[in-house]
Amino acid sequence: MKALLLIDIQNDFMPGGALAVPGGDEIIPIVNDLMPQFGLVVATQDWHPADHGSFAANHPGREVFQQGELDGLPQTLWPVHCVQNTGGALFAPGLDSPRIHRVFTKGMNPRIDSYSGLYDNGHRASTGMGEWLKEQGVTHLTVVGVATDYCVKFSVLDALAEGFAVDVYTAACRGVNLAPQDVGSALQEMQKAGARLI
Ligand code: VGL
Ligand code: ZN
Repeated sequence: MKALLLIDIQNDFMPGGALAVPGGDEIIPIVNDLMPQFGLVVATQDWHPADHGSFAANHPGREVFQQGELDGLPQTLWPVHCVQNTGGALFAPGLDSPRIHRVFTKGMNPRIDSYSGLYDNGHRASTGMGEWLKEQGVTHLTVVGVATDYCVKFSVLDALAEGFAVDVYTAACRGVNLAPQDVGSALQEMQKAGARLI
């Protein structure tokens, strides 16, 4: 069975949001058109506590977008974003969210970030998504969302490693591009790992 996987289509990643992804809002009509074509639609939601260690604001003297460290792992220090129960963490307006069958939240542990929808960045804990998808009989994922160079990429790599066939629907993905080639490199890396770019 095929499922559509929506990555982090949340207000803080849309233009005007705390961690805006350029053109992030352009994917919404495309995603809305795709959803009815899938028997199962699953979404991730970045869902951080206010004291999350990925926020530069929680590292005194450090600036946003600098490289830092968190619990022994390299960590990009982000603006405060997608704080639990705030407007920035809500699905973007215009997204046909009633069509989402199941949401997996991630990034709740303040000591580790979780770009992937399947595991945290240290592969220490599972979100349960991979197991749940397999229980539903899902073998094939089409992935859309933001950010191509972070949460989309790591979700795709983890899904491939878990044995799912993965298509990345690139017209419905947008990236941060902290460095100019990040999105291109991320797409290449996903393809090399076995994803199909469509
Ligand atoms: C994301 C950075 C921090 C993403 C989430 O959705 O790609 N990026 N948290
Ligand atoms: Zn985050």
